[in-house]
Amino acid sequence: MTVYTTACPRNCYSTCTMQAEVIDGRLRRIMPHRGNQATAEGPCLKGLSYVERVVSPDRILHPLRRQPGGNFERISWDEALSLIVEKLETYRRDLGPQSVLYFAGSGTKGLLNGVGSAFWRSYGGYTTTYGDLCWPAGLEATRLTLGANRHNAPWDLENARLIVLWGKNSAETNIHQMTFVDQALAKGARLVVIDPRRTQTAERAELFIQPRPGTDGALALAVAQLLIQRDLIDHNFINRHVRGFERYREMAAEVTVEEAAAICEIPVAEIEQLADALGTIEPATICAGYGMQRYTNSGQTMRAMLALLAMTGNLGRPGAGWQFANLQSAVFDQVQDPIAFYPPAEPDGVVRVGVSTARLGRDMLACQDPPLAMAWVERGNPVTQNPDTHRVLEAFRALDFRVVVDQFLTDTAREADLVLPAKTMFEQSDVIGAYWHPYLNLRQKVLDPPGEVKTETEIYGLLAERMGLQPELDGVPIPGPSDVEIDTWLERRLAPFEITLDTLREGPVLAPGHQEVAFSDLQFPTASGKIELASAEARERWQADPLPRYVESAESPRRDSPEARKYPLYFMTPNTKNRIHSQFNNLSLIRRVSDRPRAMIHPQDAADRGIDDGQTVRLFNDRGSLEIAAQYDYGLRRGCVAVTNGWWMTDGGAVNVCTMGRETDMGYGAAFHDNLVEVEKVR
Ligand SMILES: Nc1nc2c(c(=O)[nH]1)N[C@H]1C(S)=C(S)[C@@H](COP(=O)(O)OP(=O)(O)OC[C@H]3O[C@@H](n4cnc5c(=O)[nH]c(N)nc54)[C@H](O)[C@@H]3O)O[C@H]1N2
Ligand SMILES: Nc1nc2c(c(=O)[nH]1)N[C@H]1C(S)=C(S)[C@@H](COP(=O)(O)OP(=O)(O)OC[C@H]3O[C@@H](n4cnc5c(=O)[nH]c(N)nc54)[C@H](O)[C@@H]3O)O[C@H]1N2
Ligand SMILES: [Mo]
Repeated sequence: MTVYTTACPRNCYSTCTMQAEVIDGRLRRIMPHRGNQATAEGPCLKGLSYVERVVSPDRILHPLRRQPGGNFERISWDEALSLIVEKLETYRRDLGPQSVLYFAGSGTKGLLNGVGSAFWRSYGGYTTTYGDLCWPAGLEATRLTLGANRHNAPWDLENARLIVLWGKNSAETNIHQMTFVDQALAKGARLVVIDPRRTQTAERAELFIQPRPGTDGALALAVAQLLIQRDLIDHNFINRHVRGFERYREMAAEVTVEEAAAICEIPVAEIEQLADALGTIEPATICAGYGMQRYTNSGQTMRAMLALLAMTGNLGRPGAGWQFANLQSAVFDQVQDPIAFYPPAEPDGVVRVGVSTARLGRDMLACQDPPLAMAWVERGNPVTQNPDTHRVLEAFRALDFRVVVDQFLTDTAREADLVLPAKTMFEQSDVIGAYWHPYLNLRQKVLDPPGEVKTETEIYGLLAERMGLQPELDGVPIPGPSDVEIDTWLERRLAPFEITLDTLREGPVLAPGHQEVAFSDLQFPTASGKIELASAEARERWQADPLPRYVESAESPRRDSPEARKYPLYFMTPNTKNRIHSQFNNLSLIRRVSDRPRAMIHPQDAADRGIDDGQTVRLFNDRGSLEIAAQYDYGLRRGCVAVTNGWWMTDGGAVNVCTMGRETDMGYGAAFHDNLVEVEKVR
């Protein structure tokens, strides 16, 4: 029996450090690792389910090729690689290398993910996505305001006297944060939750506000106005550290508190209570989730929310601050700047063509110079996770050749001509950062890949060899597949930080230079060196108002839009406890607690449509429809219907059939939640 330190590389706040017990070459147990102060209590059910996941009978263990009838048949690696090489050489010769789309999702974190783009660069160019499905509107809003995305250590939340969980459902999506919320509450802190859904997180709140979706910007401006009127602001802090306050103050007064309450469809008293709390209790921390960050007005919304902390002096000290993304452990990445990810050209002159990940299907179909012939997908499930599924399917089906690298036969893999088996986190070592806690972790190799599974590093190495390419990452050749070569490569990446693999084998290491209390020096790396409530850069980069003025989101029922005339319900597609997006739900352990998709609906909205609890309904708009069981939810705001995202099409719950591929106002994010539907009972 051997116990190894490892860490969960899923796209999740917690990035738990854990221990993996291996007996006779099999993973037997996942256990907590106390060395990570943020996740010491141990992993969630998903983490425990790795024991099943690595040996799941559904895992793909060898290359599969689609046959003319649609079934997949096992082929050898030699056949698979020959086929890919033949296709790649043909497309490059006949159409140019940009006729190949390289699509990489967020299925797993690691430095070795960079091997993919290294290969495609060496191929001579490629088409790829820019933007991100997840968080860029908030990242950019934070960068414009504070200059950088970092926040206090997770455990510092214990020092907060006021915690606002705003559009964040920590009890499901960041369960370890609830430990620190609990500790703060035990010491007398107050908790506010702002969410149109009464979530598990909301159950803990003393003040719970349910605004109309997409209107948090108006709420924040109204709170600002009250703080100013009642003189509950920190003049000293503003004078020293804030730029643009006067203009912000005038702008916030353009809409009265009563008007804002009408926009948000909440009582004025709730806005007053929030303002009172923020103005009189300190230190205060706002934990901003991703909920209100997926609308067409989200960058401005996040800027308006952040201003509340700037005005009350709640930055740069213990128990205070803006917890959105803590990129202090992202020490290997380039600048955290969305423009840097916009891909038209690389420094070495290799031409990349960019398609917006928010508009994936539409942009793929629009590619003309050259048209796309092939797609390579790894670590992603764009058919279920990118907006506008039907358009994504149309774009994939219009291609000549599709390769998907995955562990399971997902909806996207089912569309492929060739499916290549992917490793799991236990089958190749890699170093990972996090976006909530400040640790670097080693995700250790503890098992040999089963069947004929090869890591992406090896697959790209073999292709490069056959094609005579020399992919380079960071100016050195990509590593070979052996454990020694991988370790040597990782050691090289770690060397500048004076961290060794041996240290990481023991446990996580705090990122070099990390600040336990972010901005404690009150140095804000913006253009002015101050917190910017008015931002010239917002206009230059995003053609946005320099001030975060409130505008209705694109599909708001209050706009005179075609959607609003036909469809009355906001379609909410939040994350859920026992999946990470489209992962985990194929495991029997998870199925036991999460058996089938459901559309949560307020009983009154259901009654208006003659829908009984549990009845099958059709949820639809012009883009698509789902047949799904309705479930009464007394805690949901009226006028909303909610289905968690990540169900597969084969489960009948792929929510993105109804969403629209639209970008957020800044950062090239996806405005998934800006989205109206109707629900009717199925006779
Ligand atoms: N268990 C689990 N954990 C996860 C993930 C997962 O899939 N499962 N995914 C990880 C990833 S990649 C992400 S991005 C994060 C996301 O983490 P969260 O931000 O916590 O999760 P979301 O479900 O995206 O959104 C949070 C809440 O925002 C609410 N919301 C929607 N629209 C609005 C609005 O207009 N205003 C307000 N105030 N609230 C609104 C939703 O009802 C939802 O409850 O979680 C990470 N952690
Ligand atoms: N409607 C709606 N849609 C959403 C959201 C929403 O709130 N609403 N949330 C969005 C957000 S925040 C995110 S982050 C995205 C996430 O969407 P995606 O980035 O697509 O992520 P996942 O569904 O977690 O995983 C994708 C695939 O990666 C595979 N995978 C895991 N590890 C590896 C590996 O090592 N190698 C390879 N080759 N494959 C691997 C998994 O098996 C899985 O099939 O979804 C977005 N989609
Ligand atoms: Mo995400």
